[in-house]
Amino acid sequence: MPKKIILDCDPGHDDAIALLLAHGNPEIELVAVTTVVGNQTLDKVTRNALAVAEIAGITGVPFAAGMHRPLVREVETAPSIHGDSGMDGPVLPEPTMPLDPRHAVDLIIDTIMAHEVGEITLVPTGGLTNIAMAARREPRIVERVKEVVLMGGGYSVGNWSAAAEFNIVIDPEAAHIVFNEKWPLTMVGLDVTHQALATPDVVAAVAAVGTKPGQFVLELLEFFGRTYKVAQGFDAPPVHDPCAVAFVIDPSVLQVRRAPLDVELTGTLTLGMTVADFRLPAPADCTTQVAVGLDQEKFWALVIDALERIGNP
Ligand code: PIR
Ligand code: CA
Repeated sequence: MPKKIILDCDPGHDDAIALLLAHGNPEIELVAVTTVVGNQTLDKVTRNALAVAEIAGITGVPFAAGMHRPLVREVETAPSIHGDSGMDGPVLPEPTMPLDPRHAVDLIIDTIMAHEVGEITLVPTGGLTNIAMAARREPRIVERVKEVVLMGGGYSVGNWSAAAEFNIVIDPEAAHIVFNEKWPLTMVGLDVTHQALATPDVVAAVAAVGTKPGQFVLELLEFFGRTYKVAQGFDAPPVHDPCAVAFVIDPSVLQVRRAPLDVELTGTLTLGMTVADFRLPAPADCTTQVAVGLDQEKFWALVIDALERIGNP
């Protein structure tokens, strides 16, 4: 039985690859895709999500647009990494699939409530505004979801400040809500995604796929690699978001540790920092865990396998 997921994303080069991995892997059934302001404005990331659907031939899955700004803070986007469109590099097709008319927060709630308890896994790969809103609007979703597997945060390093990761710091209040709900939550942070590097070998394997979606990913990685080099000094770009999807497909891709997690809301230097409490023993009521290691070979094999399965839709 494939695992049913809702992908809540802000495409975004790596979000696009996460979407392709979820679509192309037979262990996953995409039941909804929702978008949230983050890497770019809501209209841009939503358009990008639909463009990916077009390229990959994703049909019959509702796509809905969500929150256009964080709960408290001003909008902060990442054009230095993702460009003006939010997904610069490849030429994007004009989407033909219509958006679901519902607000993403409603689609998330409707989808979880319409499924059995423990059926739906939430996979957020952007800021947590939609997820926080959904938990507040319909608190019953918290006990209904199987788990939350999110890309965000980091216990050892930041990327948007010395202490904070982008997805958390753009809406720290939303992240605080999501991290403090009593659902099983796995934080897939920079600690592991900075090991998911699109090295020249990886890029060559993507190029060898030889399909339209493969060519699309190749062009994404070319742009992402350039901006990551200029803006953050990386020789190869870290492909964050598919790490969360890969963990849902095969938990052995990540090494995890149970630990209480929280989000800093009052620090002057540490706003949006995710704090993992690694003191032992973890409290009995702790529902959170954090990724501490990545099996890079398994991870990239899953990504390439998904691209090969998508073929030329
Ligand atoms: C990546 C992102 C934002 C900023 C930078 N510098 C790099 C996006 C990615 O889409 C990913 O979800 C997360 N936010 C990594 O911080
Ligand atoms: Ca993202």
